[in-house]
Amino acid sequence: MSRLLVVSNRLPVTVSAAQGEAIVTPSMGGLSTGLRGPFERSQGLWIGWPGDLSQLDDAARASAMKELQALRTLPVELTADELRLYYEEFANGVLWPVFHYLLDRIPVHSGGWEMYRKVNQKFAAAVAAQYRPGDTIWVHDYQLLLLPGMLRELLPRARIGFFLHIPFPASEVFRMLPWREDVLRGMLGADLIGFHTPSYARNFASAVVRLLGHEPVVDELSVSGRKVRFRAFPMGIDTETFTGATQPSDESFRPRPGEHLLLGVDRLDYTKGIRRRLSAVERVLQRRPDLRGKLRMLQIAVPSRESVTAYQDYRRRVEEMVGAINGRCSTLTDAPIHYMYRGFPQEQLIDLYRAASVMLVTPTRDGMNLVAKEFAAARTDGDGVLVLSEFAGAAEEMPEALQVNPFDVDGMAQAIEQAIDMAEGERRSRMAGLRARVLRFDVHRWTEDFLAALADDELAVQVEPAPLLPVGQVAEAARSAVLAGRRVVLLLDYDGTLVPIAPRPELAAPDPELLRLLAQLATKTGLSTHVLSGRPWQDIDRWLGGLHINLHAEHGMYSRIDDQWRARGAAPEDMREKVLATLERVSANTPGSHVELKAAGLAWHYRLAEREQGAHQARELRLHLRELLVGTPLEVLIGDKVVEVRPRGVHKGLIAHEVLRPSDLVIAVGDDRTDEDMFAAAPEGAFTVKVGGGTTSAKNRVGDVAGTRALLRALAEQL
Ligand code: ADQ
Repeated sequence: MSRLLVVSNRLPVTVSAAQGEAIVTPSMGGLSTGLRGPFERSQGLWIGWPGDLSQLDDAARASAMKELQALRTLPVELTADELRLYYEEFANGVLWPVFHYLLDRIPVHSGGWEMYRKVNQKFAAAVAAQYRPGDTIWVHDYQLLLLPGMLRELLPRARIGFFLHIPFPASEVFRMLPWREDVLRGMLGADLIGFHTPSYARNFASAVVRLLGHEPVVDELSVSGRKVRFRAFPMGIDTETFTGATQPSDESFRPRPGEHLLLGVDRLDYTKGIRRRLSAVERVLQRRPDLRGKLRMLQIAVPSRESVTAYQDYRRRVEEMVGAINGRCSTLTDAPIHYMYRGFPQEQLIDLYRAASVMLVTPTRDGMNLVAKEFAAARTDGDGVLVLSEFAGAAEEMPEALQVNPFDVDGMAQAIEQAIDMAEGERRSRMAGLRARVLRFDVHRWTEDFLAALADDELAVQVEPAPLLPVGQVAEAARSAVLAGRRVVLLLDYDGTLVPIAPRPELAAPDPELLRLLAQLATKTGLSTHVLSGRPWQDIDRWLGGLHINLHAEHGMYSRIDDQWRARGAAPEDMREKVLATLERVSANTPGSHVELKAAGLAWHYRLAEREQGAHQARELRLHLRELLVGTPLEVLIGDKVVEVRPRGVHKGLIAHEVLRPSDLVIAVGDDRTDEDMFAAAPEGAFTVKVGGGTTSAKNRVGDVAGTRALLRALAEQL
């Protein structure tokens, strides 16, 4: 089994000091419980911040380090400054509100980005120092969004997983983040990216297309020739803990017959919707005076991020509200809201879940919300009602809950009444549905699913990028071949290979340097140069017609041999019209796209269209055209930001076959998917060269157009 390196902002331990001795206690979070199995079995290592150790004296510090090591954790220590800027200002001050759609909480100025990057780098160095080939790295959450990308640079072959525990917002919101591209690139360093729900995965896909232009195919992306998968892995809980027996505790909080206990359990966080929830409870009391004295709300709020101002403010406002409502609604013997600002031991929490008549989980946004699942698991009696926000990730898996819009306070009040009045039969049947799913998809299943997907064999054969072309050696080989009386054939694509890709096709005219180089090559004996382009023959003729080289246009539909352009066939006129009508309709609906009429084929270009819309229309168009063209002599060809229709069976490979002789030394250079046909047709011993990154069957690559030019220059000098 591959050794597991878990990386999270916080280590799952608490370090405290007593009489100069450090005490390190493992904490009980869901994540550490879920990971315990694979972590132990693989003798894993957990890397993260251990908490503030600055208060420890030397001896205590040394003993803490020893204990941390014994627990197989590796501390990444952070200075007060690092913590303030990386964690408080950036992760919690900027990323947290943006990812939870709370745009008014984004500060006008945040100086945290640089430090966020630096601390991610610090984590990267710590992980890389521990990494051994064969290890599996699993990075967690929004504090470390850049880490997968940084690790990919340091460890190109490592298997890296990333899981986001908070929502991934709609791309409309995500793109407000000034560092949006860096964040996406950071995440894309992973082989597998996990989210709590399919909607977050969709939002992510949409942001990636829109901002980086990578088009996903179902749940997969190709990033510089690397496969990156993204999927929903809804997190579960450690059900055993929550279904187990507890020691009988103080009974006084249990509702007596005719009484109702409403329960809220949250970290005190402004995304949890505590204020609106309290308002809804007050509204119930106003509408139903009969419930006064019989309805109690117990709100438990665990202290959280207390050094962040927004959290201090939120706490004050919640507490003022509790006071105000109690002031208005208390009777001589009872106050309706019982509020506690502290953490509870898990046993007591379970007791509370079991005692509650109605559990209120009403965040305005929440990645998943495990409290909802814990409540269902704890209800071994099969009773109790869950009121759940439709904006919690858990809502997608818990349709039997009474789902509410937390912004609709009246609606929430009605749902609370409905829950209180619900007949026992309905309560039990809803709870049975909730429990069945929660118990089945627990945290162990979640860990297994994620790690199994990450270990998938397909990923193991990550495509190695083709090595750089040794230009000097190729030119030497060409020279020797010519001297030995062999012919050297140079097969060159045009756009993206000889000239850079231009925003519109007509802007990609050849520059004087290229014309000079090609003219020079045309004079070399023993060298036969062919340009193979997908463009209309008129373009190629206008731009390169003056050179004494072989030209092929429209992927080979037209070839100029002996100064005469010849066609290999044409599309039937009626089909051409049908296709043209379709392309023009799509073009009219997609600003920035346009139709190109070629002599034999037709193309729809969408490089300038809004990326997501372009990609979407291209997918639809492809499906539509495939149907339209069944049984016709035409086929659909997908290029780089272009969908093309052309006569079937004519491609660059066909041309290569036609012009090549077995004794030739072949050098084929191209950048696009259509050039793969050319590479496939090249004989054994040929130099096949891909321009730029991306998956290819070519044996070598050059970085860009300048790389192709360097090759042409070397050939011109050597031959
Ligand atoms: P959180 O925002 O912390 O987690 P949640 O999923 O509800 O939200 O987890 C809270 C945990 O804290 C639960 O296990 C709960 O039992 C515990 N807890 C809450 N109140 C407590 C109290 N008073 N005393 C003791 N324990 C208490 C983030 C995301 C979530 C996502 C999780 C997991 O914001 O959306 O579900 O990570 O990915």
